[in-house]
Amino acid sequence: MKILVVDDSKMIRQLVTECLKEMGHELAYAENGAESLQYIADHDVDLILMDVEMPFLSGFEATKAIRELKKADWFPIIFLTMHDDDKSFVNGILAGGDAYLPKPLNPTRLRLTVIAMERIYVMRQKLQTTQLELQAANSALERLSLRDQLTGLGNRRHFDSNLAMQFALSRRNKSPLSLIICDIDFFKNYNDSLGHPQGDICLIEVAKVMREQLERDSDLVCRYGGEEFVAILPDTPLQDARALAETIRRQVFETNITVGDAEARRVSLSLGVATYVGQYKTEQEMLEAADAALYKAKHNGRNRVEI
Ligand code: GH3
Ligand code: MG
Ligand code: MG
Ligand code: MG
Ligand code: MG
Repeated sequence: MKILVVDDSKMIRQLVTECLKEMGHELAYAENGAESLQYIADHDVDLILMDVEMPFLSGFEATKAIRELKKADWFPIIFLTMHDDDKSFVNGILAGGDAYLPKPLNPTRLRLTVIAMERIYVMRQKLQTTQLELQAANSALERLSLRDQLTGLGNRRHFDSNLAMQFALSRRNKSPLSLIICDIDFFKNYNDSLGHPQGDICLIEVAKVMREQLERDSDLVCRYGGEEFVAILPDTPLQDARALAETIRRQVFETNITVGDAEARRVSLSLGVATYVGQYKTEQEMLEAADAALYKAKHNGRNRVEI
């Protein structure tokens, strides 16, 4: 441990050094409370041995200031003092100290108290590390739970919560919010004739095209389910969203998605677009409008965009 010894008496500093020298700690020194504050502002310490009566700033005052300064960071502070009465003891603990050793110093008690404090300190460090690891694991899980494994796009959950938020924002800011829903045409045939793994590759390719075409940071592309994708386009009017949907349609249709020896297959999409400009009561209504447009695209012959 890095131990800071705070005492105005050189003799005490030497005595403490002598007592602790075989325990393998690294020692640093300050000659009064003010100096100790200065030191811990610039350095990390693991434990402080603190005299009480010192010029400039007493040990109690310094301890209060240190606890205030290092609110998020605890380390033990042990008082070494001539004042061996109950009232001083109480004041020391109230000031933020953790143990209280009378002077003249008993070397064995000093060493044992340092060992006991070190135990608590190490345990606390371990708990803190575990807590940080848990937090990191939690946010990794949170991110995973919003992602579709196959395509790397956001999943249905991500879509639902983002749509609710964007709908509310759009209503509040009176800015147009567009939604594109797309569904791969005759995907069942594609799967049946080329196999599921090839079908999966097709899904990945379509996801890639959508992500490439919708590149604003505010756009969100998600896999809605099986072979259906959705895109949320904030601040995008209907004509722009429709043009983007058309680009996606063309791009996918012009890409011959194939793998290995499998026969190249044209894949087409049907897309529905809806734009909220205040007319829908809920985001659900908006979603239904986009879905109805998609149905229209299917009905009108597929490989097309409808609004
Ligand atoms: P339509 O043009 O009317 O949309 O016809 P379709 O065949 O695409 O529609 P349907 O809903 O009947 O079939 C969708 C197919 O998508 C069924 C299923 O085999 C396939 N599918 C769904 N999820 C996955 C997946 O994760 N991987 C693969 N390879 N196929 C999937
Ligand atoms: Mg003193
Ligand atoms: Mg479908
Ligand atoms: Mg279908
Ligand atoms: Mg389909």
